[in-house]
Amino acid sequence: MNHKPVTRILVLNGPNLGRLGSREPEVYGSGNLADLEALLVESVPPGIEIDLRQTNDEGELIDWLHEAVDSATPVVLNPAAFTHYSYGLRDAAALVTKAGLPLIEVHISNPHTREEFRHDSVISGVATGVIAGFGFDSYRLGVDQILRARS
Ligand code: CA2
Repeated sequence: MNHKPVTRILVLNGPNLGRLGSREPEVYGSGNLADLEALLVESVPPGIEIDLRQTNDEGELIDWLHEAVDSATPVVLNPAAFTHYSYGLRDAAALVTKAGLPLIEVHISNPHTREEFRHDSVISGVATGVIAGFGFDSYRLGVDQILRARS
């Protein structure tokens, strides 16, 4: 187990999530990533930093998970479409949880109510937990859980 006090939470977002707020509001809502960041920042106690990032690059997302391990930083991860097929991302996510750090997989929509290919996650089996279907509140619930469980 990792006993470093939590001062920062990495909130990592995969491909196309930089487009939030511009298309498909019926699926993903009308807020963008800046709105998400503001929601999370106002939901955490003073002294907790929300480090929210987005990339379309699988390698960059993997590098950020390595950074989480090296800096002992808990992670909220929306892997977006990588959820469904990226074994590289799964292996990197497993490094986080095997290091004793929480990694909460989150989804804005509920993938189980959508197309068949979205029903499987290669990440869930190595995540600490999974939260899906609550819009931006999925992230807030993930952050809350990390803070509740901290030592
Ligand atoms: O519901 C989620 O959070 C997802 O991770 C979102 C991914 C999707 O591939 C997963 O199955 C479920 C897609 C993110 C695409 O984001 C967009 C945002 C605005 C407009 C179009 C796409």
